[in-house]
Amino acid sequence: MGGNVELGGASDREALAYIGLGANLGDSAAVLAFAIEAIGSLPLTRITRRSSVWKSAPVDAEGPDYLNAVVAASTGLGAAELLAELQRIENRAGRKRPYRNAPRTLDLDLLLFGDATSNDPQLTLPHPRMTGRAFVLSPLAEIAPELVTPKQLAAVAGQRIERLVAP
Ligand code: PH2
Ligand code: MG
Ligand code: MG
Repeated sequence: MGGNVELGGASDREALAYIGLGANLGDSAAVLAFAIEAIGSLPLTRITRRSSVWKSAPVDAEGPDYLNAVVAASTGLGAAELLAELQRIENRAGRKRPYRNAPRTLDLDLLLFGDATSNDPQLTLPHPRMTGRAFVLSPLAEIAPELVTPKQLAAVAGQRIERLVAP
C-alpha cells in the first residue's frame, strides 16, 4: 500500500498528470474537445483543470498552425497505463504517423506524472521537450503557474502563439 507513484500499474494513490494536446489536421477544435472529454472518461480519471485553446506556429514541424491546450488530470492509472490510453484516444481521432512530426489530427503528450521521473525512451518524464516550447509552457502556465518560471517563458518568447478560446 502507498509508497511512490508506480510507473507500471494502477495504484491505490492518485497522481496529478499534465497532458499536452496538439492538433493541426482536420477540425482541430472539435478534436481537442473530443480528446478532453475522452481523457475525463478514462477509468479512475478526472480532469481537474483545462487551459484555453491556443493557436501556435508549428515548431520543428510543417503544415498549418496548431491548436494546443494542456489539461491536468487526477488519475489512479499508472503512467504507462495512462500513456497507452492516450495513444488509444489518438488512434480514435484518426492519428497517422507517416513521418516524425508530421501534421496530425491529434497528439497527446504526457508532460508530467506527479513528481515521477523516467528515462524510458517510450515514456520519458518529465517530457524532454516541454520546456523549449511555448505551445506547452503558455497553456501550462495558465493552469499551473507554479510549474513555469518567467525565465522559461522568456526563453520561448520568439515562438508565435495566441490564446484563442477561454476554457
Ligand atoms: N507538436 C510537435 C511538433 N511541433 N508545434 C506546435 N506549434 N504545436 C505542437 O503541438 C507541435 C509542434 C510534435 O509533437
Ligand atoms: Mg508532441
Ligand atoms: Mg506525441
